[in-house]
Amino acid sequence: MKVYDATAIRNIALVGHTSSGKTQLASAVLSVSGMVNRFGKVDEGTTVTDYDEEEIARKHTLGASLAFAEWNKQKINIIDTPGIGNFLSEARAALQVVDAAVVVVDAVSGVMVQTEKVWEAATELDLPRLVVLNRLDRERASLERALQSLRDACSRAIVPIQLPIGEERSFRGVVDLITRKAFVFEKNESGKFKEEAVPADMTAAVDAAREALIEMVAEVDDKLMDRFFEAGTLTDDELVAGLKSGTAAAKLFPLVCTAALVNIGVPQLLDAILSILPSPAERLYTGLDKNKQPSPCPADDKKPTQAFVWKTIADPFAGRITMFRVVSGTIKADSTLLNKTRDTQERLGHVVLLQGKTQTQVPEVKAGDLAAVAKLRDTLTNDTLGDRSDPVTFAAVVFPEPVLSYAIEPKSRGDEDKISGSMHRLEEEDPSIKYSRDPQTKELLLSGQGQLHIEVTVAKLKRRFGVDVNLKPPRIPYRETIKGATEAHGRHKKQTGGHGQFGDCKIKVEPLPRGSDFEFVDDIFGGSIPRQFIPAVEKGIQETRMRGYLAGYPMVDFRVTVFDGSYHDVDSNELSFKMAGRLAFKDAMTRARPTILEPIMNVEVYAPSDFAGDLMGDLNGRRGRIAGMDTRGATTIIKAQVPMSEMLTYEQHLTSATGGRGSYHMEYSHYDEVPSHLQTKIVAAAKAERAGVEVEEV
Ligand SMILES: Nc1nc2c(ncn2[C@@H]2O[C@H](COP(=O)(O)OP(=O)(O)O)[C@@H](O)[C@H]2O)c(=O)[nH]1
Ligand SMILES: [Mg+2]
Repeated sequence: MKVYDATAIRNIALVGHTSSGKTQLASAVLSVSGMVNRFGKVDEGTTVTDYDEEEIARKHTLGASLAFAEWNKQKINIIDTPGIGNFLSEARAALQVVDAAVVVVDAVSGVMVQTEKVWEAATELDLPRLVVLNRLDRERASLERALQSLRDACSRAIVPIQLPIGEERSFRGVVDLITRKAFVFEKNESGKFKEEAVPADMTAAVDAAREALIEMVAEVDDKLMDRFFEAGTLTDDELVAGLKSGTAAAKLFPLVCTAALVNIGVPQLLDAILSILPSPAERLYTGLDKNKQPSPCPADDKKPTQAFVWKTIADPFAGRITMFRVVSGTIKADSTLLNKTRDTQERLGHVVLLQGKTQTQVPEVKAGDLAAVAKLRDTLTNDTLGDRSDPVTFAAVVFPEPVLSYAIEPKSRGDEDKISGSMHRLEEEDPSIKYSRDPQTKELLLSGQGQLHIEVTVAKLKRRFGVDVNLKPPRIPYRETIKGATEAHGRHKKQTGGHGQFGDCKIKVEPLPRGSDFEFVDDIFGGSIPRQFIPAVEKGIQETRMRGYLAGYPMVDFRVTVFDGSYHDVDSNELSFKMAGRLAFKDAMTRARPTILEPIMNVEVYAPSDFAGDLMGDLNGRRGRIAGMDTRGATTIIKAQVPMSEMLTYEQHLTSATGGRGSYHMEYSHYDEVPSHLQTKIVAAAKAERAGVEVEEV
């Protein structure tokens, strides 16, 4: 296997809404470039990048995966990513290690929820972008409509560099606006094409689109603008150079046309990737210096080695597979590297390139390339591997906090121990899940980004680790708080032979703004409670508040001030003051007007406009507050805030209400008080659940 220099590499991530054809496009790329013999299909479960059994079964990408194509003696590394909201952190991680995003958009539906999300993520990283308008062979596909939605939602600077030849089922090729060449494809999915004259009925459209392209390129470069005004146009060389620099600066976003399933337009896409998108040698990767300030890291293979781990795969047989970008230097097989994040040495075995799940050994990988190693001991996602001589590290991929928890229980009793080991491995692979034990009910909890995310995790647990679990209904992470301020008193006194126990404290409780969690203030003057016992008072209160008052949910957003108390020279000890703290706290709750809080989600729904009325009515019925509405072409976007507990069944509802044409995105917004009639239900449910579960008393 060849080793590539940074100048001969392009790193791209295929990102976009689910079902825009990213995986099919990756498959077409690998077929056209001769990397595979057979043109794999998503619908047949034969693509390189959707190799996981779960992905094949669901026909959806669930994790980022890596492949590469050689084209014109250059290596194009491709990360295929999921476009489903629950799994979007995989796309975010991928964007962090590539030099450009290839944003794939369905020519029928145009921009969708996740198109905007990945666009925003790319903007945050200042990434160059190429837009691929795919599925142009489908009924109702339209460059014009899709482009309009892209310009409205993403950027005015998205500009076609090709026009499609033929529409819908007769889409058969593209006209390159720079060279004015027409490429017409065979109808057999071979990806073979002939160069032809631009169809006579397209010349006017081609001229106009080319003019628009030239103007757009001139607009983002002052020098070219001057040239444009002097000469009235740009030369082909100026146009290409301007397109390249404008794209690199993320001021301009070229758009190309494809139909991945029937293999049209893919060679031209690869040409565009090579001629327009920057190589790692041209785009400075950014690290963090020892003060965590941005520090540029040129892709120089002679410099000390630095690599960033962006993904880990938990393979029960091969062990951990660690995927990284070599930012500088060279990583050699069978060498030793420092894990700078954990300060441990790692011995590397084989270094491999990945073609989906297929590994190819290489003697070394150089700066700018993406590769993997197996069986590292301590290294996890977000770690920096490299040389101590340079203190650089890399910004961590930020994984979202879980928004939803399910209780799980093993189907067979003996599996209890196995669950925790396996879940640990899965957490390493997917930091957006969390495995824990409910302190109140002792149940095992699996938390993630949504129902699908949890289901997929449970499926992985079964398939990879042979652990079968039942999923219980999701649990809403309610919280409790207080609405009133009050003072309270707690006195713990016991006199049973020998040593007695004595603790006594007075506290004040008062509400704090949402999101402030808990504060404890020591306001004891004059030693009414000896210094050494104050932490015990706090501990008693802390433990009690975590157990909740109304329904067993942690209490937040309030302050407790201990301001007075008394003690006994002989009988006072820590335990007594802890008990006093608990008693005072419980006393306070009887007057502090405790209440229950629920998580509220920001929800964005996309659907064809005909459904807007019904969908808004439904959201109202879910106690939602509509925050705004937007139309983009034939699509309506509804923004609303809805309690999480009302959204648990939303996925199914939206699919059936819109015949699968709607989609939505939701993320945590804030906590708000639960209406009182619903509080009664929550309290009753908590009681029922806890009946029979022993509550541990100190
Ligand atoms: N007609 C048509 N279907 C396509 C095209 N590209 C992908 N598809 C189909 O669209 C569906 C989703 O494709 P997939 O690659 O899994 O989308 P992804 O979620 O973006 O990875 C699959 O059924 C594909 O066969 C295309 O260019 N034309
Ligand atoms: Mg996919």
